This record gives sequence, structure tokens and C-alpha cells, in this order.
Amino acid sequence: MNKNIKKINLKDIGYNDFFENSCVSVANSNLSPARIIAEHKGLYILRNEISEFSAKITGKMMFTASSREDFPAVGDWVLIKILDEEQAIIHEILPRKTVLARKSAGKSDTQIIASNIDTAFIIQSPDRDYNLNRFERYLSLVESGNIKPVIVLNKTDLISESDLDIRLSKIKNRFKNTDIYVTSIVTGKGISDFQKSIKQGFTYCFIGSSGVGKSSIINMLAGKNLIKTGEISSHTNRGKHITAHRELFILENGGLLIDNPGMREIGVLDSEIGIKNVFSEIYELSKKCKFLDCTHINESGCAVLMATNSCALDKDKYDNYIKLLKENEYNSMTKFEKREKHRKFDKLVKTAKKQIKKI
Ligand SMILES: Nc1nc2c(ncn2[C@@H]2O[C@H](COP(=O)(O)OP(=O)(O)OP(=O)(O)O)[C@@H](O)[C@H]2O)c(=O)[nH]1
Ligand SMILES: [Mg+2]
Ligand SMILES: [Zn+2]
Repeated sequence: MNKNIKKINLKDIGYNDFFENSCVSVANSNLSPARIIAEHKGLYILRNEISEFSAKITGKMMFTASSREDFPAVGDWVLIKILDEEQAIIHEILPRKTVLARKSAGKSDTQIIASNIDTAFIIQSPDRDYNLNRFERYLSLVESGNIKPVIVLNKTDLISESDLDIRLSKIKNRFKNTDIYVTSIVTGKGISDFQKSIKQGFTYCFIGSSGVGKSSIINMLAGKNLIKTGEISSHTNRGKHITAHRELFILENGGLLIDNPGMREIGVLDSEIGIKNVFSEIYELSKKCKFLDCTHINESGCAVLMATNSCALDKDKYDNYIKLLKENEYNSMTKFEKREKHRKFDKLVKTAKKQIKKI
């Protein structure tokens, strides 16, 4: 663990009234706040104003946890008991201000990517699995977590100016209200504007497929090699994951950057609000549909279909909307099934208890 660290103010690592107010209600004065900056298989690295600690959660937290959301995630503010100069125990997770979460195909559990994030940089590069639907998918996740999304098109040194212009106009046409950064770590393009947008005490999360340059951009913003990145020469399009775990880095200018391993699957979950925000154009149009419960798939008098057919609405955007909506519905359904399962299990326990009493 890095012990040559400066004393800081909790505000410098994102602490604010939101978390302070949650702390006030905690009577136990032995506990103090700290932030989770990394996780390695159940072992957490924490930062408070004085130092870094390694920590585990209490047995009580472990046994009362009913899902992965009940475990700490990188970015969380937690209440800890300090054991010695290097170790602490996590007693409680303070309420999360924002949560970036996803669901993997076939799994009912929600995975928290990171929490208490202000802005998420959604990164793609032309040499990886580049496509606009993927941006839309990430945007839905980010928006549903109540986090500000920013689109980043990296590795622009690999394409011609005219190719860049075409891609940019397509992105702008599809995502009218989202900020876009155009970067290259080879030429340094866009990096100083990027740097200016990073503010002290704010938390930024980098997400995107493996190999798009998340860790490289963080290194460039930091002005030094904080993180290991892939080798340009050996990097093939299939690529292996270079970053293996999540970690929050504190920049000298005070920005808090969370690096993530590349994501293969980004199932949207409970993203109805996210989908609504990302596809606001479609929601506006749907107000003019003939039927209130229009599904915009085959109804007559559907304003969404009419706009798609006349090219007033991007056809790819429409297709992706229908796809994400279906996926969202499916995810909600499995959640319902999970609840049913819990209900049946509770009933089984009750019956068993009754039978034990009778004996
Ligand atoms: N040409 C070019 N290569 C880049 C650029 N940014 C990153 N790379 C290279 O792309 C490869 C992958 O970069 P990383 O920063 O490790 O990618 P990552 O998104 O962190 O990948 P994971 O950790 O696997 O998720 C490395 O070889 C980088 O040097 C860029 O702007 N232009
Ligand atoms: Mg990386
Ligand atoms: Zn309709």
C-alpha cells in the first residue's frame, strides 16, 4: 500500500453534505467516514484524510447482505473502525448519491460498476467494436444512474480527418444533447480540453470496451503512468483485458478518476428512466400517437413509425430503442420472478417453523 501519501481534506475526495448528513444519524462515534478506492476480491482499499487502509466488511454485513448491492463498491463512502495504521473494518455503507450498475445476460444479479460518480466518460475508438447503438446502451445506463454522460471518441489519430468528420456528424445527429470529446493519446488531440473539464473533488468514471484507451487517457490526464496499459504493437482487435480491477485515482489537480476493466456485456437494467432520457425524441413523438398504449411497432396512426418512415427519425435509433425496451422489460420480469422465488422460500420457512413448534 502507498504510505507516502499526503494528508488531505475529505472534501478533496468527494465528501459533501449529502454524506455528512447521513453520518450524523449514526450514533457510534468510534466510526469515521472513508472512501472505497479499490477492491480486490472482498478486500477493500480505503482512503480517508490521513491515510490508506485495507479493510474487510463486518461479519454482520456479510450475513445480512441479500444481494451484491449490499456489498461496498468502488466510489462508496463507508463508515469504518480503524484497527491500526494499515487496517480497518467497514461497518456501514452510506447511502449512494449515484450508482452506475449493469446486468449481465442470463444473470439476475445487479452488478454495481461504481458509485457516487458525477460524470461518466463513455469511450469508443474506431479500431474496436465501434458503433452508435453501443453508445446509446451506455448512455441509458449512465442516465438511469442519474450521472452526467460524456461521449469520448479516442484514437482519432487512426482515422483521416474526413472519416472523423463523418463519424462526428453521425454522433452529433444521434446524441443531440450530449457533450462529445475527440481525443488521441498519440497526438495529444483534445487532451487539454479534457483536462480542463476535470474539477477538484468531483468523481469521473471511465467506461467502454477493452482496448479503447480508458487507462491511457487517465495516464495522460495524470501526466504520469499511473496504470498499466496495453502494448500498441501486440494489441489485436480481439484483445485481452488489460485493466483487471476498478480503482479510483486522485489526480494532482484534485479530480477523482475511476478506471474500469473493459466491458463485454452491458445489459441495461431498470433503465426505463435512462431510456426515456436517451430517447426523449421518441417520447416526444409518442405523445402524438393515435393510441395511448401504442407500442410503436405496428399500430396505425403511430407518430413514431411515421417519423421513422419519413426519415425524420433515425431508423437505427428507432431499432435500438425497440431492442433496449424489450431487454428492459425482460430484466424487470426476471426481477419479478426473483421476488416470487423469495416469497415461496419465505412461505416454506414459515411452514417449517410451524411444524417445528408442533413437535
Ligand atoms: N493509436 C492510438 N492508440 C491508443 C490511443 N489510446 C490508447 N491507445 C493504445 O490502445 C491500447 C489499449 O489502451 P488501454 O489504455 O490499455 O485500453 P483500456 O481501455 O484501458 O483497455 P482495458 O483495460 O482492457 O479495458 C494500448 O496499446 C494503447 O497504447 C490513441 O489515442 N491512439
Ligand atoms: Mg485499462
Ligand atoms: Zn406509436
